[in-house]
Amino acid sequence: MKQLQFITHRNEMYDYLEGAELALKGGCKWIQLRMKDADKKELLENAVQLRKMCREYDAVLIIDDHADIALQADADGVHLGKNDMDPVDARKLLGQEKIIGGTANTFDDIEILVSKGVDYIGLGPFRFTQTKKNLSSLLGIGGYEDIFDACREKGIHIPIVGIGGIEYDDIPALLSVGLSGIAMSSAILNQENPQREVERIMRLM
Ligand code: 3NM
Repeated sequence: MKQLQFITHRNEMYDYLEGAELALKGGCKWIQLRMKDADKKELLENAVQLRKMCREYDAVLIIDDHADIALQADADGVHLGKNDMDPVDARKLLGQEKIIGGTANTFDDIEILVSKGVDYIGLGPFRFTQTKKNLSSLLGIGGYEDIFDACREKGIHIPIVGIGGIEYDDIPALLSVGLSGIAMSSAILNQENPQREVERIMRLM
């Protein structure tokens, strides 16, 4: 089965943890706590609370950007953007048991991240999204196809998850390119019933 990763966000309806709880209730088994505007204290408090919720639902918890918070909250791992801690340093801090993911926008990024020992890669953006500022060039399906061709040519077989503006209807085409999973935020949270949307996506996966 392919994986759905829910990336936390907030809107006028739901706060970060409310959205995460709906995703868990809908059957999502992987939550990334992303709180770009929060300070460390707020992030740690939310991480500790979400840690408990994820354990109840037998789901993985990944902390965006902050390896130190992942360690303090005993999360399952960290997702590192390009301007965050180097994955090699994160591995020293977190050890072999924790999951380390990295953001890639190009094949070159993937090669670098693989050399630095990440466990999985978030590759995007698929299309425009307001959820992330300073987006890189949009990949579209063609971009993913080209990058997967390059990976195969170089014998790179790391799990790669698509991200950025992905909606329900995009999922089959994206998975057929070779992605191990899909990371989604606004297309779930902005639904009238986010839990039901996650259930629908899980059936597709
Ligand atoms: N990273 P949504 S796009 C967190 O391209 C993030 O690296 C991206 O949220 C990248 O599903 C993105 O609402 C936002 O677009 C994902």
